[in-house]
Order: sequence, then structure tokens, then C-alpha cells
Amino acid sequence: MRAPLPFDPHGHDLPRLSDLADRLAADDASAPRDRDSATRPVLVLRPPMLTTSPDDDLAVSSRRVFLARASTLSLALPGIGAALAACSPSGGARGDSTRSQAAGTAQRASADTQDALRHHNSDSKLDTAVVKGGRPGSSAPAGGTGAGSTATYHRFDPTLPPLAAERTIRLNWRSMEAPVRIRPDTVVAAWTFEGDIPGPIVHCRVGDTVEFTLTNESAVPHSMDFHAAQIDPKVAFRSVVKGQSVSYTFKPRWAGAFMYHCGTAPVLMHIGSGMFGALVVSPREPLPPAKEFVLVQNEFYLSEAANGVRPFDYNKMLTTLPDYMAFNGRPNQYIDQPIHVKVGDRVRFWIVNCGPTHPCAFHVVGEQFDTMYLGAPPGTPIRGVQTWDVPAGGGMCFELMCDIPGEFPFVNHGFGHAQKGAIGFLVVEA
Ligand SMILES: [Cu+2]
Repeated sequence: MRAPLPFDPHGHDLPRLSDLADRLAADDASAPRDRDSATRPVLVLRPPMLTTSPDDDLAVSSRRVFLARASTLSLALPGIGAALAACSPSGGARGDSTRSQAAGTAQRASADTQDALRHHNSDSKLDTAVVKGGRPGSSAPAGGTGAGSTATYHRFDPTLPPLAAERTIRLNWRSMEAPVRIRPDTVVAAWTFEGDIPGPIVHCRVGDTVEFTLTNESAVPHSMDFHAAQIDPKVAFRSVVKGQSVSYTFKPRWAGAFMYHCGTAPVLMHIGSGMFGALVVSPREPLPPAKEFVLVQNEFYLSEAANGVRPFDYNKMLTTLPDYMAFNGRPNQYIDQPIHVKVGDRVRFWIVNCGPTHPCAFHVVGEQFDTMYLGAPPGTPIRGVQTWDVPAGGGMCFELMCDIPGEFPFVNHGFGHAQKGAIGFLVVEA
């Protein structure tokens, strides 16, 4: 029998992860099924205007998904299994107070949306886009989506793109609506830069010139806010309507991992619907050679599917209880298709947390970061880090040496969020 962990409040023996997975597999026999899949455990969907907490259903189903996958990994994840067991709600332990609290939050969120719509002022830079042309509080276009079946699932390549020989980076991007398949059984009605979540990963050096143009092809006004730019936001980050463009130029002054995002109000809706990405700025003097990867964390707040596509749900964004979390836009994608390196490789993770709300407590199970940069590399490295919080809107650089072979889970150590998809595998081959 496993000894009780120090943080087990009841002092009970904790079930093994494999036991939990078996139990959940049995539960699945009576679990609700996705209309598109007879085998995959899924979420119980609520109407867009929430009156009860979605979290109970979500927690159960995502725990099933995670544990079903993790059960095959139980040898690699004993600590995670114990932590999951300790954190799992037992029976109705969370109780009605959580539920009624969340219901109250959702109703307030609904009221907030109505309030936002009432105070909509199309002349204001900060209020340009309370969903013109769509359903209030939803990313769904007015004409419906219906293009979900054409969106194919693909792994988002986490490899940092190489630096260009040119010292001027020219980016001509479109803001556009697009169906994005974030899981094999889930297509979302996204607002995007260049048609994917996240937007393109950009790599440049300190002092390079970035010449940026955004052309809006969407019915909703959009804009672009590069955190790596020091520039008058009222001018450069202004919103443009369909068919118009905005252009500006900047030179990143600091190295680091920087978020970019649409800054059109309500910003929560625009970031929350997929309009974000990462710009990695390398220092003038190259860092030590490494295998470099970019992980962009985000949250998904989705409403019920229409024509096979799930719109984003502004009310749910206000509750801050996501359906899924992801690195690079697809929950659990690097569990299914891990990141591979070799013994002797130095690995450098550029972590950008696009939120819109929650932090990313970045950690690699079975490893330690020998070097971590809170600010601009190579200045003031922090040594010997186990976990560090990357805040929403922030980016940091984490390095480790791969001394031994194995499968090392990288996680958001806020495990409610790892269970919802902010997790993957770094496979170190001998
Ligand atoms: Cu936008």
C-alpha cells in the first residue's frame, strides 16, 4: 500500500493511477458520447448562456482522458498519479457551494456581456469590436460556420524557426476567421492571425527591424499588439475594419520570448478566440547551441457545437473556467506526438503564456532547469530551477541538459491545467 502523502488532508491511502484509470474506463461505459465519435469520452455541453458550472463535467471528462492516456505512462508518472489522485474530487466533495458560486459567476458574466453591448461605442478605440457581424458573446460568424469538416488536424511544430540572414523581417499578415481542429474530434470557430492557433512563430535578433502589416479580412475589427515593440499603441495598435490595413515598424530592444495579440476590445474575447502568438528575440551574441522549442500556452472556452464547429464563449471566458488548456493550440498534442531530442542535447524552451487569464507553472518532470531567464538572456541567469510561473502576457526562457535517456513530461504544474491539456513529452533518445 502506498503511504499517505503529506498533503493528503484525510490521511487516506491514495489509489494508484492505474486503478483510477481502470475505474474511469468503467465509468465511461455510461458516459455521454460525442456525436462524432462513439469511442472518445467527451464533455457534456451547456448552452452558451451558462446557468450552472461546466466545470464538474469538464473535470470528470478531462480527467478520464488524461488518466486513460497517463495509465500507459504510470511508470513514468508516479508523482503525477499521486498528485492527480490527491487533487481529484472524491464523490461530490466539491459540493454545491462550488456549483452555486460558479453559477452566480456565470450569471454575472452574462450580465457583464449585456453591459458591454449596451456601452458599445464604435468610435472608441477601446470598444471597437463587441462582435459586430456575429452572435453577441460568441466567435461564430453571423452566417454560421459549417466549414468544420474541412479543417484537418495537424501537430503544431514547436521548433523555433531559424534566424533569417536578413536583418529586416517583413510580415504581411491577415486577420481572418477560420475553423481550426484543436483535437481530432473538436473544431473551433477561431479568430486568427494567418488561419491557425497560435499565429506564426517569429524569430529575430535584438536590433533587427520588424516591418509589420496587418490586413483585416474579417467582419470584426482587429489589431496587433507586439509586446516586443516600444511604440505609441494608440497609433500602431489601432483597430482596422474589414478590407483595411495597419502598418508599423519596430526594433526589439530586448531578447526574450514575447507575446503578440489582437488588442481590440474586448481584448479578452479577441485573445480568447485565438488571436495570439509568439515572437522570440535572440540576443545579439548567440546563446550556447541548443535544440530550441517554443511553447505557447492558452486556454479554450467553448460553447456548444453548431454544424460541427464550437464557437468561443465570452461568458465562459469571464468565468475563467476553461474547457481545455494547450501548448501550441492543441490540448495534449505532445503527449500523442512528443518532442524528440538526444542525450547530450541542451534544450531551450521559450515559453509564452497567452492566457488570456491563467499562469503557466512550467516544469519538466524528472529534470531541473540548470539555467532560466526571467528577463532577457543572457543577462542574470537563475540556476537550478524546478518550476517557474510564466504569467499571462509573459514569456521566459528555460534551459536543461539532457544527460540521460527517457520520457520527461513537461507540464503546467498547476495540475488542473495540465489535466485540461497543458502537458507533453520530451523524449530523450540514447
Ligand atoms: Cu481581434
